[in-house]
Amino acid sequence: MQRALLIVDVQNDFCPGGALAVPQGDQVVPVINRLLDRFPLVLSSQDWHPAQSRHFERWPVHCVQESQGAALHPDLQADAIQVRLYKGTGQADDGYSAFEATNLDLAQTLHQAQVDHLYIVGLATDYCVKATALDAIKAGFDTTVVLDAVAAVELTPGDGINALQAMSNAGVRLTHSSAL
Ligand code: VGL
Ligand code: ZN
Repeated sequence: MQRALLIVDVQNDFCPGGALAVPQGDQVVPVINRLLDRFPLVLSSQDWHPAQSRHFERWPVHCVQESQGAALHPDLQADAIQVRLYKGTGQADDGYSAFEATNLDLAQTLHQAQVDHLYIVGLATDYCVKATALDAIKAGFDTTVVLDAVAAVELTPGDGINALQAMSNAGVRLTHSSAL
């Protein structure tokens, strides 16, 4: 059985200067780049919203399809990514979890590649990383979040740590990149 690395939403709009910036969101990029060659399969997700979306009733406009804000961070070594997932693509669709990707079925893709252990990195700890990790557990994968390769929006202080606690309670393993 195999392990895979899933890079969640490391997009310009979630990094400093972006429309929905995660504080220090760009600091996950070098950590993720160092992990890439340890995994036989690397996947990424991108928040990929239409210009008009109910999602924007609760969030500033961000990650609009084809925009520069929706592009992966330029320093991320994107040539190592074998599978790209797009989510939040419908007008009534939050798409927090990469398992809600609309261009392909993530669980099926992982099963076909004999993946049993999913390592999750990226943005943001308290939204898309959390939703993805909880869905990964529900889908039966061993699931690990790499603590120094995630960052939280923290609309409310404590959201990041609370999200990690909720993931841990659900059976998600939390580790540091130095242990991989
Ligand atoms: C996200 C808020 C809105 C995320 C996406 O990627 O965590 N957060 N859309
Ligand atoms: Zn979004």
